[in-house]
Amino acid sequence: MERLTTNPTINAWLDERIALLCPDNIVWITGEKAQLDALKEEACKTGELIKLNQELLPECYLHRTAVNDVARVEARTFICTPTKEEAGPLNNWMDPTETYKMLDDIARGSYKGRTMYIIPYSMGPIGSPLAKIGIEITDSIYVVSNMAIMTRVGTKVLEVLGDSDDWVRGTHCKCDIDPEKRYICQFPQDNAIYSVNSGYGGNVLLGKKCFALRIASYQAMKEGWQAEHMLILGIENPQGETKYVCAAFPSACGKTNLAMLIPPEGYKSKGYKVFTVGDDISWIRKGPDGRLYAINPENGFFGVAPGTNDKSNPNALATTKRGTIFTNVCHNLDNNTVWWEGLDKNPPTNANDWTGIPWNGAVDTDRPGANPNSRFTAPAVNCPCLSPEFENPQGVPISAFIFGGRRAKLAPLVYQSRDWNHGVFIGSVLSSETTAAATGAVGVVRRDPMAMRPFIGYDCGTYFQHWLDIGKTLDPNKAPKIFNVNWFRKDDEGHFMWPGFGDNLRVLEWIIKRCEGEVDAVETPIGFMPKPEDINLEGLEGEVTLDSLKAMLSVDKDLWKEEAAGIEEFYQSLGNTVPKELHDCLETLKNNVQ
Ligand code: OXD
Ligand code: MN
Repeated sequence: MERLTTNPTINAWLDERIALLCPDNIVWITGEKAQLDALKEEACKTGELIKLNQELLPECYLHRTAVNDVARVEARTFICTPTKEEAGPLNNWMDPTETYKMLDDIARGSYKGRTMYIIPYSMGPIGSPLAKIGIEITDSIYVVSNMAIMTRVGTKVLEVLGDSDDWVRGTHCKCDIDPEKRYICQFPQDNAIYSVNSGYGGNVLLGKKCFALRIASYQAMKEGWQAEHMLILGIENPQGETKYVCAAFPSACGKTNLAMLIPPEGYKSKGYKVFTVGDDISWIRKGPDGRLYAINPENGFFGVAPGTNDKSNPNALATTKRGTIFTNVCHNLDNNTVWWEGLDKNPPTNANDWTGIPWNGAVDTDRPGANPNSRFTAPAVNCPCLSPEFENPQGVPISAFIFGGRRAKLAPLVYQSRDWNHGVFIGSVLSSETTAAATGAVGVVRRDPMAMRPFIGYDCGTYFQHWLDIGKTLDPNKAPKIFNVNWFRKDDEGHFMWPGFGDNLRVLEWIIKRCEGEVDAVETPIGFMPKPEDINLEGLEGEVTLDSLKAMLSVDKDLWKEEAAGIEEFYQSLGNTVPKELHDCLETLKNNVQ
């Protein structure tokens, strides 16, 4: 095999992998467009990809996964640390030595008759001091094509890495897509990921959840930085100053919509602009000026398709019009384009559903055309509101951390923590109703600390401690302020009280003003809250009244008492690594809502 690098650690690892997997061919991904295009052509011949209408959707493709392989599988995701305690009570754990052996037995010989693709990739701008490098081997062109959108791939990455051993080893083998033998395993101590028997994005694009969150969160804990499940958004005011916030929401809670928010008319006309730096993951580190700086380690968006339309998220929709891979959406056979529920009110009548079975949107209304977790993989550069700082290797300075989830009755529209530690407390007890992004029941409330529950690569209480430790290194005047938002509060009739989408900028404006010390707040039992008149409702006449806003900002002590009991139970389930500071915050909450 011709080598693209002389890095001895990479070459030794590849020798071992090749001997185990027995590929017929080996292809290094160089990052050149011609190579990537040729691979996609090849995948079209085998049916792995379907080339879409090149006039309407240039360089776009459709892919269908196996019907039993449509979402991340948390029950089959493992953190393989030397001891179970290191993985903590929220992670599935297996012994590393035994797991390597089991996975090797599953994967052995599985590349026979197939090609091994070697993908060198960078998470973050190549060469950025905040970036990190991985090598993924895979037997899937779909994976290669997606990785080439979601990360920076190719020869340049190897040049930057040189002979360093600081890279993440990723093995992906499709095998037979057997759900009983599906394993997504992380080995934080070894910088290694091993994924078998899946072909679905979140399980096989190893740079994303596996590396940029699970492995990176562990690296970050060891190295004094943070890897978080957070979008990064820039808000430019009419004076031309831009402030950045990072926000964490559990999966499919409107995060991509918030990341690509379009200001309401009144804001636009005044000159407000919103820029997307990232929609899913933030890597955050203290900069030379003592502030926290964040990069988006990804290079594209792996967004949920259903519900994306020219009202909910015109920027996301525009982003998918070129160079995009659609997974498990509906295929409109009349014009060879794609469709999903919530795109428009005109489902195609001559289509294949996401499984490839003929579908007529006019009559087949009892089954969806697109899988609820169908996705687009779209290049960040397509995004009309992409931040000019997207490629900045130093990242952007962060003014606020925002946590949010779906809570119909409990959490107010927005509140601010009293200080850093209280903010960590708020993040640590984040909770939301489950959605279709992960397999399992939909609509159940679950605790999702920092929206990281499926992604913390080590013990949860220790992760909370790391957040507290980061706070200790920061000058309180420079530390991001921490907030909680809830776009999903419902009235007694079950209607959403807040319009959401672009109007969320009204809440972000208050948040920025708080960070800049430009607006007062009222202290409540749960933290600082806006005076209702400080949230700008101009242009929302008829939709939100000052009274309904007051209702959204109310704190029902009885519900919060129940919440405190729920938090206590949750903390107990996490064991004795939950830091005392957080137990103290819980005691304060209990006293305040007595
Ligand atoms: C995702 C998620 O981003 O599930 O796909 O969080
Ligand atoms: Mn996510």
